[in-house]
Amino acid sequence: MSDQEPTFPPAFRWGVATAAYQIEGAWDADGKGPSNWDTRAHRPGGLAGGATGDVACDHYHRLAEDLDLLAGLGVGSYRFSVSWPRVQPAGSGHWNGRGLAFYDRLVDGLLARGIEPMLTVYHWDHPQPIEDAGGWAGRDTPARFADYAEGLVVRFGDRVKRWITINEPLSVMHDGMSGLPPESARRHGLRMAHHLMLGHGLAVPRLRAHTRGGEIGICLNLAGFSPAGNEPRDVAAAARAEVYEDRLFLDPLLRGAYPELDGRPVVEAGDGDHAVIAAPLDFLGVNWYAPARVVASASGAFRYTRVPVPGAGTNLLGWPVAPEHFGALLSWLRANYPDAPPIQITENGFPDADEPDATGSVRDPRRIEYLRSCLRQVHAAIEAGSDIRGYHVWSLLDNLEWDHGYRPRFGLVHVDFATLARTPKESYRWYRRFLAAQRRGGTEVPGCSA
Ligand code: IFM
Repeated sequence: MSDQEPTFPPAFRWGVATAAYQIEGAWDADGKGPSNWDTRAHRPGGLAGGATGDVACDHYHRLAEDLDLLAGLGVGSYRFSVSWPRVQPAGSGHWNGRGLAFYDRLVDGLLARGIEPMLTVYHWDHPQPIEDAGGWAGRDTPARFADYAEGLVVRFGDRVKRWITINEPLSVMHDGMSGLPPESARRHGLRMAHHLMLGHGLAVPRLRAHTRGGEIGICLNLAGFSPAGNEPRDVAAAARAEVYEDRLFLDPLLRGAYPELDGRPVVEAGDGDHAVIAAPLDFLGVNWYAPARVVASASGAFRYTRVPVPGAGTNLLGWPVAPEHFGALLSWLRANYPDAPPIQITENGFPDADEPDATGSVRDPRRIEYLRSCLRQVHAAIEAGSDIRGYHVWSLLDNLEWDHGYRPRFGLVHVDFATLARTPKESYRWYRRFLAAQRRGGTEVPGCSA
């Protein structure tokens, strides 16, 4: 392994990312209403290990400490999300001033430290009344979402210049499909996908109207699919997987139509929907963790199954550790979407079971090695012609990994969930030195020891 780190363009933005439900806690404080995830976590057998987001990292009450961790890291950008039920508990109408005031403190605290806020309007937690009306399968949700986005931009648009409408519509759609038989999974999942796209498209002009010089984008979790071999059925399965995952949102956003299979678009859109969805974007957010290799299968909504990637180990969540495939995904994007807006890498990270050693240090060399390898791929893609303008590590803090609970730790900062004490990991010190080197023009030798 070379210790020489690549030098990125001087204007490249470096950051870290989080999401409200995963870190904030304070689930019913100061007028916040319940969310779909509160309900899900509170029901018997909800999240792994009985986890809830009731306290999480208690970021809501420890904002100053977390802002100082960001400043100490030396990032120029912080991607966070707003909890919709905290600011608009019923999902329409009344705005909760105390909830909005929290995000004022967050945004002002970032700006005071010279860190640019990047605001995600929706990272999966919506008010329970929205869920009761069908969630993203509900017909009114896109319009409710666009109203909510406008409320945020009216409040924060004077200070927040970078806006992300929706994080990972694919994850939202899969979540809605889980446990359903294939036929109904296809029907419900694809309806949710379309409503997510409509919500996004309706929100874009509303955001634009209130941010002068603002940048508006969306985050997609992309994998990069390949067949396990040359068998025609597996090759066809990989093409199907690409359509139902990577292209399902890229195509309507960037090509103005849903992808087709067997001569038919995979989603039936109403008159005028495509024009709404394809509203011009200023950036495309890409979240990348692992590639996908698939075989044909009789089960599953879309008749393919993921199989191991040869030569790659797996991480705590069972995902292939294959950072070299990141470059393949970026070059696929370059080749297939030449008119795409500039890319921001909005998430990239590594789950592990990090714990402090006897001296209290948290050593996470595998995370450092993974991030370094991914960054080399991003750099090579830029050299090859990709227009990539920023990179955000997922995540600042260990946090609630949704259905998986608190066991998978993604943070650069360890959180002791009993005491809520924060301990910067070795990866935090590595990233800080990496960023300092980038500011000096790159030629530092950060290595793995802090
Ligand atoms: O924790 C999630 C995040 O909320 C969305 N992107 C993937 C991350 C890791 O699974």
